[in-house]
Amino acid sequence: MSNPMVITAAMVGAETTREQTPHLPITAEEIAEDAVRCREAGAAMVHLHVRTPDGKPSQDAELFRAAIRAIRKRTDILVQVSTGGAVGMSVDERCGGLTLTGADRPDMATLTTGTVNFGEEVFWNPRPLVRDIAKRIKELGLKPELECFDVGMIDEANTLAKEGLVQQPAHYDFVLGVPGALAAREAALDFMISSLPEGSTWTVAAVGRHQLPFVDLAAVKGGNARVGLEDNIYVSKGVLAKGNWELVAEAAKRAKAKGRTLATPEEARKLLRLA
Ligand code: KMH
Ligand code: ZN
Repeated sequence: MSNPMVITAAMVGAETTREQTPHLPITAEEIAEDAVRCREAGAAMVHLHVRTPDGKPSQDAELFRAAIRAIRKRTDILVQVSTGGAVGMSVDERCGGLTLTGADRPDMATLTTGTVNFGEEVFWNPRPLVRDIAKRIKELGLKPELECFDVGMIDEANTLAKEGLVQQPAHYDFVLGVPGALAAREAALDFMISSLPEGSTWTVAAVGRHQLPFVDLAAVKGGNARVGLEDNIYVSKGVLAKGNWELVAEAAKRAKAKGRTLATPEEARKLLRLA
């Protein structure tokens, strides 16, 4: 049976700066332009954070609205909003993208199911906060992408399902290689895949130099891949990607070389069981 790969472009993030790469999109128009090129290169979805005009991380609803409108004016790529934001944000701040309804409603939203060290900082997700965000995602009629930075987060997602806050089969994103958290190792990926409930789907987002090699692993193991400037700014050693689209193009090339086709946004919607 054919199993097209869903490529997600994590385009902006909260940590990457213009000092690190001049190719980071910041304004709605820059994000939309890169999103169009990501779609052409083979991505079916964008994972979206937004920034203030001076480049600071934000989860402001109006900035999300502007970016989503600019993207949808030009492409059919699916939009997954971040509810992680940047470390230190309040829950209401993090959930700015979940206040958008009607034509501006996102297609999906992330949900991290546990606390994790995040470089020198802590990405704080205590259980009541996770449940608060899960409820907001559910109330908006969206499916979460369950961001798992460690294996215990899969178990917590199962608990959320038992509590009726997450519908199974669910979609998971294994974020590997964040300093202080689970490293990007094939054995770790295999264990995470083997820990999933029957019928689940998964994406792997490996950080830094691991990003593109993990696209190969995702391709052969039947999963999906996330690439983009949020997690990695280089297309090869020491060479900056000229935009998210260049990382998507490289991921698409690798997926095809392993015999995978690429999901269109419409196919991704079905594969990930989105409303
Ligand atoms: N920026 C990280 C602290 C998400 O988007 O849901 C959290 C993050 C996860 O990026
Ligand atoms: Zn993110």
